[in-house]
Amino acid sequence: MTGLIMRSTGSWYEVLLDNEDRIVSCRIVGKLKLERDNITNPVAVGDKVELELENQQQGIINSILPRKNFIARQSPKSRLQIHLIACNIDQAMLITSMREPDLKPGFIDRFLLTTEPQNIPVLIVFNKWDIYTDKNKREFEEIKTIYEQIGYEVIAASSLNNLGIDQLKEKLKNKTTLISGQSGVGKSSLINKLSPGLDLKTSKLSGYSGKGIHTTTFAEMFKLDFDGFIIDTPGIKSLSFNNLSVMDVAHNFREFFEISDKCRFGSNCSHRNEPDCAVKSEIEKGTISEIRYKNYLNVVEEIEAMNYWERNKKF
Ligand SMILES: Nc1nc2c(ncn2[C@@H]2O[C@H](COP(=O)(O)OP(=O)(O)O)[C@@H](O)[C@H]2O)c(=O)[nH]1
Ligand SMILES: [Mg+2]
Ligand SMILES: [Zn+2]
Repeated sequence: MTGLIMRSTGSWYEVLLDNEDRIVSCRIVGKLKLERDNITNPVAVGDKVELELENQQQGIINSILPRKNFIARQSPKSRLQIHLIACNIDQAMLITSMREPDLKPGFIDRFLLTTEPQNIPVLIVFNKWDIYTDKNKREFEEIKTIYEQIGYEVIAASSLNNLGIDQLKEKLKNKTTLISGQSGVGKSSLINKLSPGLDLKTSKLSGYSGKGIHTTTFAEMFKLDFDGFIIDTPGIKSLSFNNLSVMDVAHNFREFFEISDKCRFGSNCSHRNEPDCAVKSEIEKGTISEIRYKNYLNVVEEIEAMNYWERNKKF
């Protein structure tokens, strides 16, 4: 018998049985737990599994079926391990806002580093349009231009006054979509507007700090009111990349990678101090975004500092 992991609470997993519209609670067999030691969780939301029922409500997961893709993050507990957020997704929807909370510089590009290695399409949504100033709206237009030029879709939305909702529904139809973003940007509110039957918990903004209180604490998959699934995830505080090398980063800034065959050092170019770098000359011409490049350098420097620290810690 097979099923789909919808959520996990500690060592129990809720599994939606294939061909049956019901959920059972399952545990995993011990041997599954240890297979890859750099991953903190053996089974993630979105995994398709084989299981055996013990009774009408409970079962045992025997194996995980091959994954189409996965989204992972650096484990909050150990810098050397990664944590699986979700598997087998068709697309990701990154929800952001220009305000409340402010858009963190570099945040979008860091998020794209979690999807790009797996070629997962990303839709970038700017929620809370109803509270944007004229300046916010101009900044939005600039961002939209940058990301649409490199093939990401950017949509303005407001869960408060229904802007963009029909358009987003179309995008989610018949797909499994990972929903991600900082805390308080309105992920749960937007999902509720798209699929009112779900009635997810939302949070009030706390005090004057503009910070949302956590309501979603682990990734959870839901069936939408129409055909399709979404995975609601906890708000992201920050994204680090102990699992990537400098060249991994270079190869996953898609517009850099696309022209790297024109760099003198080709796909070995880190687009920094190398001579005849095509990326740097496109930045001078204005065809590659300077903002993306700055964010790129930032991540690369962070990874190098982390590696330096790891090396020197041993002595
Ligand atoms: N002004 C405005 N506030 C919104 C909008 N969407 C959500 N909010 C508010 O933002 C806060 C956080 O929403 P929530 O859905 O819990 O965010 P999440 O942490 O991303 O899931 C709540 O107070 C919502 O009422 C919107 O489109 N406009
Ligand atoms: Mg939420
Ligand atoms: Zn280069």
